[in-house]
Amino acid sequence: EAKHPGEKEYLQAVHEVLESVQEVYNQHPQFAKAKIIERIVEPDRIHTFRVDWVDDKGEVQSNLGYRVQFNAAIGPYKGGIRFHKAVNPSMLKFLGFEQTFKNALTTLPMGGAKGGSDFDPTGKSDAEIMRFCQAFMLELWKYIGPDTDVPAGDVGVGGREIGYMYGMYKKLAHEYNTGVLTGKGINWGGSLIRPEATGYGALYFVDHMLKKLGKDLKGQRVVVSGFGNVAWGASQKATQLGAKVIGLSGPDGCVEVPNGMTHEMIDYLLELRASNRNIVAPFAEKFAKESKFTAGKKAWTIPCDIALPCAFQNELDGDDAQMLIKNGVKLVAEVSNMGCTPEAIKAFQDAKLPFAPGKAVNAGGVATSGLEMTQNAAHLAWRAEEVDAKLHQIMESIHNACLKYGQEDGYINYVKGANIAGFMKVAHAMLDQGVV
Ligand code: AKG
Repeated sequence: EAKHPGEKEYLQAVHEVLESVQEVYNQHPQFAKAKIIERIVEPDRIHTFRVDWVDDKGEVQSNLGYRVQFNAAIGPYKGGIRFHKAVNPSMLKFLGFEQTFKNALTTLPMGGAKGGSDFDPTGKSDAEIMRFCQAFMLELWKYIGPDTDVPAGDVGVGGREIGYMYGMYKKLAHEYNTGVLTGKGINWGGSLIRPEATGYGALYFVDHMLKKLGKDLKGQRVVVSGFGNVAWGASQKATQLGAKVIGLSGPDGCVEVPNGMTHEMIDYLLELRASNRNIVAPFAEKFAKESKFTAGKKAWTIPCDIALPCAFQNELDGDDAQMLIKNGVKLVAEVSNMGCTPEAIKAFQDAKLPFAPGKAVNAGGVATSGLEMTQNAAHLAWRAEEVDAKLHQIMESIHNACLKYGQEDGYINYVKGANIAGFMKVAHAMLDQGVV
């Protein structure tokens, strides 16, 4: 902690993993000998750069850009790019650290990385977004490559931004047409199911959690936070599997949909997100008869069976957890990265509620990025059913990995299970490759 003053999110993520792996670490003296802990918690390197661009008024803007290359022990660096005004090294280090273990859980050979900028997309025009993405890539391209580091989208970076960045990369790299980014458009190297994969994978995981309890999704009341790509995919699959999505939220408040979202409503989420206004109130204006907006309230105030944080880190705190428990929640799964604070996780675990962490639940997104890399390398495209079937298998094996390491007297501690499973794979890869 003395080494990283003020890096709150990063220290939070590291603490959680170290607590989970303490026991197995002590059982493997070779880890201590090779100083695995000291090495695994630090990124391999961080690239920092300035991103200068000109806005629609002709004024010069300057942002900071980063690529945190965290760990490449099991494969090329892989992880998203986040554009959000609060982006800083602590946030990207926590995300890169989490990504390292998440990618290990996917069963695919991918190392961990994360990048981004403090650029705020809210209220920006399409032309501004394009100029910023191009300026960002003008620096980033030096550090990435299809077999070294493969970025993708994250908060504030979707298909449009990936397109603008990929276009610029190709110009800079002498039209080198490789899959250097994932989340590409379907007509230019993207994979079917990648847009849906984070949300779909999360629901496949939740389905396995429920099966363990002898239950399924039919009739369950689900609440999501956010209204981006992840909340969209999760809502779609939850509805397909028979659940009702009865609430969602944005920075401005929450929307209740007592009869559950229809497919029309779910698809409207993408339109709302693309408007770049970052508010959810227009949802309730558009679907005035079927929904109700409450300003300033979080989604977690809505009584539900299943709570799915789908927006941002630490978006569900200890008080929110108590409220959910009081209202009878039966299962909580983080679809956002580190969506719950440590106090919230403790409250769920103390109540013996099934709770699963983002690095397991949302790994379907990056796993499908891995499948996009495979298709690009082979110069072919798989059918949607093939990709979906592989996603299914991967989520099942992540669930099995959590079971293997997370059993605690009848309670499945998914946090511990996911952390140990991811850690063991990366730690052994580091041991095998020596001190480099
Ligand atoms: C995440 O899993 O949080 C990502 O950023 C995934 C990005 C990717 O598909 O590489």
